[in-house]
Amino acid sequence: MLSASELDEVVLREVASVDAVDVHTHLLPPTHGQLLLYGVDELLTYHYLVAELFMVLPLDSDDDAVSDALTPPTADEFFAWPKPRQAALVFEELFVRRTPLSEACRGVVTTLHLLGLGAQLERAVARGVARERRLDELREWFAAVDKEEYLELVFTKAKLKYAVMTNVPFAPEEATHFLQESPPPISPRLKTALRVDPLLAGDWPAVSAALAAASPPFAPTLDGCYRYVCAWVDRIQPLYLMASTPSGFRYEKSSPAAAPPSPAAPPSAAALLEQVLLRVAVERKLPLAIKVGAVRGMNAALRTGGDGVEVADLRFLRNLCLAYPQVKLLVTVLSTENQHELCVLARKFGNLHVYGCWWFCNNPSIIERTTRMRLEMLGTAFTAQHSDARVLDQLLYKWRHSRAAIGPVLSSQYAKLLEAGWPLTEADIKRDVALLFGGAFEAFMAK
Ligand code: RAT
Ligand code: ZN
Repeated sequence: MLSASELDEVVLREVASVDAVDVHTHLLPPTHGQLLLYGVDELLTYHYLVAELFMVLPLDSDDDAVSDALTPPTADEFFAWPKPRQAALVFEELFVRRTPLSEACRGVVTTLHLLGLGAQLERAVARGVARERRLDELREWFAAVDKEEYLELVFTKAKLKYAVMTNVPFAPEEATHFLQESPPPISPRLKTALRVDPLLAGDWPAVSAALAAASPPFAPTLDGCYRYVCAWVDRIQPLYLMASTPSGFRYEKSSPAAAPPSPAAPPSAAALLEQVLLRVAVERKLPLAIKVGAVRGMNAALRTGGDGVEVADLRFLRNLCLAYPQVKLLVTVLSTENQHELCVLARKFGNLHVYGCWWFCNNPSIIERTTRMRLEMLGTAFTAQHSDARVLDQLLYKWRHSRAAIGPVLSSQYAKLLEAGWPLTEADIKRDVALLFGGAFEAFMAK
């Protein structure tokens, strides 16, 4: 049995060392060539940082704040630059001219230090180094790594068992890697997930374009779309289907008495959801991972960095859980305002599993308060975090920072339990931490 004085040490140690499952990332395997992102230029041009760059760039070149060498690019100009030039500007503005205090900036610092590149980083910010040369030493280090070995190194250092990818059939540059006659085997560190946002958004133009572009093409009908998704399920054997909801998303089960649409009309959003996405989920016994609350293209010029957040109406989750009790839903929400209601929903429906602190919620202060609430409301029946890493090296900081935020919250919850008179053991803590960092996800998936 543990004493109050031993508690902190045991909990923090377990949280820091448990081998976690990363249930959602945007990483791709080394066999996808350039699509596996890593290195200092990718770290610095992460869309979280691009958004921060455009917050501080002068609005136009007449602005007094413009540094001598700098005519601020428009977003379009910036994205047309080669990555190293983009990265150099981000570094200059956010790390040299300002203190890198934000979570995304601090993440770059943590990552480079965990890779043993602290001295190179210090030299990069030193006075007197030309802007274009600052990142050279760091770039050289990354240029020398072997991708497969580096993937292994990062997963080992981040203490991850495996990470789930986001595999988008609608993105030709990604799809082509799976469409080869005999695609190379994927590292066991990465698991597939089929990302199908246009189906949840009812985006028939995007869906029908993909059906037409397939070789051989699929019929531009609901049935053709169903076959297309099934073909992708067969091809990549995903762990789950995933989609983010469009802004203002609603769902109510269609009434069977509703008049059938005219055959000439494009399929409705409800038909795509029910007759394709949910049908595949039911027939193939595939969980559906839903991400709620993003507002795509709030400032479209910033591309992914221009996506925003809204407080979502979560009634659709209740409707889905009731209408499809056999479909397992993995759900995360982007707005802090939705976190409490999501916990309540998870308590009501055994087919809903809450995971992670996503994107604008992936900040220590929000992780702390969200995790505290989830522990109080859900015990260990949720997945505390996922990384959403787009750049391999980000696994290092995202998991380090998340573990640091979650450990003390968990420890304080245990302290209250001890005080209430429960005889806690080290084995209990090990078991609980394993659940919060992937075990509860695997148990839910196996239900
Ligand atoms: O967090 C992010 O990187 C976002 O841009 C989104 O990709 C989000 O994670 C998503 O999967 O939609
Ligand atoms: Zn994501």
